[in-house]
Amino acid sequence: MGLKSEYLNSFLKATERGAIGAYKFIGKGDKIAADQGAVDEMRNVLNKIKVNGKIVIGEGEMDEAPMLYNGEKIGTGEGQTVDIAVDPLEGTNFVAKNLPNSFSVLAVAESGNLFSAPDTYMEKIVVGQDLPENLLDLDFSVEKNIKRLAEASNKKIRDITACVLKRPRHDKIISSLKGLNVKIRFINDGDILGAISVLDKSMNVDIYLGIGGGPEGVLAAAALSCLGGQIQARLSLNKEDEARAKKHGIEDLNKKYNLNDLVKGDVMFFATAITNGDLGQGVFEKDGFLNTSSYVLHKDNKIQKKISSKYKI
Ligand code: VTB
Repeated sequence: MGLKSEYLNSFLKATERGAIGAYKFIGKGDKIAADQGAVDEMRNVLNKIKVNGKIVIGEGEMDEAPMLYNGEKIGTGEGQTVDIAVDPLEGTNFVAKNLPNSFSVLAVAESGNLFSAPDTYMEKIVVGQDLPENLLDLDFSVEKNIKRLAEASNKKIRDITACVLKRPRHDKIISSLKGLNVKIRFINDGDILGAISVLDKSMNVDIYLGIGGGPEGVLAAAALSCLGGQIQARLSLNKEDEARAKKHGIEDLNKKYNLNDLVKGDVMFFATAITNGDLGQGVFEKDGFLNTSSYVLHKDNKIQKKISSKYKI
């Protein structure tokens, strides 16, 4: 049936207000306050939407996150029954330190269609549009994946760009990439943007790989599902995480998830920039208004647009 198109405007307001909630904390060195600012504003909007919503990816489990926790009911209870994944502030460090690429993000799908990833690490490999299905695999070596990608995209290996989160846990991947003479684009945080950078030709990224957040993987998958990219993911768990994953009802802890396991059916994706960055201009104040810039996708209606809004202060 698909998501009602009127939800595009209502949910967009949730990330716009989320971004505004974090805006006042830019450069203040307090990432917890910034996150709370985004959560409060986003939740306020979500609860006014005529929808019967459930948070499936939120700020954490009910006992650790009082607001926008996993399982929390959202909306007025009328309208369509939907699942919602949120990250009111992706890139808390970026906001605290006034660095680029923080944003407020949300995805909506019909009930049961978003994978409720536990709050653990997730291993990911992501590529963009127009490539053969199942081209890459987490069980292939980095060398094999890069060679297959170069061949399928008709590029020389030295012209492939790989985006990687800069972490010691990626040392092995990085030395393989260096050995292949691939171009590396390091990011310090912000695994969602890293993953979706493969979708935008102007960002010149051919592949995103490495271990980031599980919830972030599902949010990135929502955008990939709208624009035709591919992801393969697998939870990366320590002993404590294994219990957490089992509590989430996950039986096969080593399962490799493809795009359709993470996101099914129609989906909407919203991201509103907080600080300036690849998604657009961050929140700024002018003539008594707060201005926002957002990236909006709706799969079934083939909508892909940048939307600017103004809110009277
Ligand atoms: C990951 C990544 C996020 O924080 O969760 C990362 O998915 C934290 O990773 O996008 P570490 O535990 O290695 O620091 C982000 O980069 C930002 O929230």
